[in-house]
Amino acid sequence: MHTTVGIIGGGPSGLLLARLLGNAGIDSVVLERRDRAYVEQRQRAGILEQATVDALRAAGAGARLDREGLVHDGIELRFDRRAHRVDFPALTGGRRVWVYAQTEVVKDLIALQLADGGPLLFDAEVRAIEGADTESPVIRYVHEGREQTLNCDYVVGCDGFHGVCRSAVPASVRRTYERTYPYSWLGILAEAPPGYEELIYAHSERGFALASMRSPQISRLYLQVPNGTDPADWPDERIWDELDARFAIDADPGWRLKRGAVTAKSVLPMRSSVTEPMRYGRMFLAGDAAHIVPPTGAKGLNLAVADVIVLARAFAQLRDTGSAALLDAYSDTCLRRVWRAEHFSYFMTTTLHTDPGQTAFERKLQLSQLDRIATSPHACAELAENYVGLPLGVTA
Ligand code: RFL
Ligand code: PHB
Repeated sequence: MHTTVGIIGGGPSGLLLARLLGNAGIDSVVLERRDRAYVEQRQRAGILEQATVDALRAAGAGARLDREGLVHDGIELRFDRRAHRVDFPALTGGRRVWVYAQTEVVKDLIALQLADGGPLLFDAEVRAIEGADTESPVIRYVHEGREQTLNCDYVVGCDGFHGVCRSAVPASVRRTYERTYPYSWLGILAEAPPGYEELIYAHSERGFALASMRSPQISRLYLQVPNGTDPADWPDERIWDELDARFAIDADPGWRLKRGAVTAKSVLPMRSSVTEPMRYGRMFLAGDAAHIVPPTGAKGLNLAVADVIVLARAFAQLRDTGSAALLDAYSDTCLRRVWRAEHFSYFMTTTLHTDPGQTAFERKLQLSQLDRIATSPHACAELAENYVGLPLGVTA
């Protein structure tokens, strides 16, 4: 089999890239290691930036998002037992975010691709990429128990943080910058209508908590927990009690979350990581394959989408004009935006979580920073601009 662009990974970045290329008349093949049901049910991101929504619409994947997505005009910060609302449109010239789960984005993109797109193979595990630095790279994969090869003009590694593409870049060429955090998130999905209209990010002495949602009926909630926490140590009642304690504010002492059946519970480690450059010869890295962020800034999925928008434009330029200028600029273009999101995610994480080794001095600095955000429109606008996402044109 031969294709112009061999895409490894059928997560949001691989699926959207295939759509964008297909719409530009460029053929591709997507190879996904897992089965369709697994990919469609993997619980992950919930927040889409304006530019992400625009890209999904342009790719033809906006219909259900426009019907079912929830538009959010702000978030609430809680700290020091008080609440401060961050008003996105007022602070960012009208920008906002959407609550629409990654599971739904992936379902929409898969349905489109299977209906009228190029090949999308599930249960197709890539084992090796050969000749990435030659004119004709080859992808070796196993599909339905048989070893296969896919000959490509280009390869794009959209295979996430645990994929094979990043390590196919020779160690002498690649540099990884990393940070781990001394805490994790315990996340639950609950059949409980969120009693709050906007996401709540809470700094508390007991640790960070986040109240998000998946729909008007389903809440998505997170608690900071120590690394290595076993979810079995957190029976449902303990989770609800702890969430209520961390969200408590003096102005509304009776405030409580609405409780409901907990349908999923898992512990997620937190890490920041960037691998440079995002290209080796004819192989490009996109999304989590190249960089990950802790989820506190809601940036991971949006960064993955920004990468593939830049890459699809570059392939279209090459095909239309023969110029590889955008393709050659791909890594630098993306990394500028990536580092901004890395900084924002690190800032949100370290400002809102309680480090187990934290001194009283550091805690006072966190509270001072949060107070600054609550009292200065400039400080608050800096948070809002980064949260809703910088316009693609500015850094990509
Ligand atoms: P993915 O989604 O990991 O997809 C990679 C795909 O590649 C496949 N694969 C292979 N296929 C073939 N051969 C191989 N050898 C392969 N190895 C791997 C995998 O099976 C998989 O299907 O990467 P992609 O497409 O780059 O997308 C990135 C996003 O998934 C990720 O950044 C976000 O989920 C991060 N994230 C959030 N991002 C946001 O923008 N907003 C949020 O609110 C947000 N919340 C979150 C998050 C991530 C979380 N977790 C679990 C890490 C909340 C959580 C809890
Ligand atoms: C989510 O809804 O899963 C979510 C929302 C905001 C974040 C992280 C996760 O910062």
